[in-house]
Amino acid sequence: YTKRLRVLVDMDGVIADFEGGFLKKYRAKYPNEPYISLENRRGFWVSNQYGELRRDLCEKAISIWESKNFFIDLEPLPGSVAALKEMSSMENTDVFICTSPIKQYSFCPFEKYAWIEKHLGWEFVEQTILTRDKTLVSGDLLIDDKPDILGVEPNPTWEHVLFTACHNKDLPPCPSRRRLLSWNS
Ligand code: DGP
Repeated sequence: YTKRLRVLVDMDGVIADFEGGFLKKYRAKYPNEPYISLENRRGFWVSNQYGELRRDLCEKAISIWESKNFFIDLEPLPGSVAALKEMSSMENTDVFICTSPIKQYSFCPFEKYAWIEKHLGWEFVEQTILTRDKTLVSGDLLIDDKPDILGVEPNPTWEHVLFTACHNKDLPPCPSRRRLLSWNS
């Protein structure tokens, strides 16, 4: 008996370009408002940084990802589709997509499944876990761009591999935590 490796892969910021898709639609909807370039993004929560820029920009930012077609229109991040297909074809390896939908549920959960079918195929819809608490999901690895993944389980089974994104690229190095720079390097 060979122990299988279970890899959990986050969606937004890891396989789908949430930050790029956000900025493009924000600038199209609010061409006269200030914005934060991807180079200058800091902190996981986009709405926090926009709210610091100017108070009313917080809700303007939120309106972007709460809109119909925001999630389905996201572009895959470079190399992500090939990497997921390759990983799932490896022996003794199970790949799951583990993603937290936003609380405004009108479009996001449906569009996440539709995105996965469109870019990765039906087989991956079967491998999809939507949860607001990733500490409850068991796995060996969780590849995620969010620096702090917390929930009700204090000792998750997975090791968190931090996927590099515009908002976490300048965090001080943490020797105990592994990083994945991109799917291509
Ligand atoms: P995950 O990447 O699976 O941890 O999901 C987090 C989701 O939250 C993802 O769709 C990105 C989104 N998100 C990014 N910034 C904000 C924010 O400021 N507020 C909210 N509500 N969601 C945000």
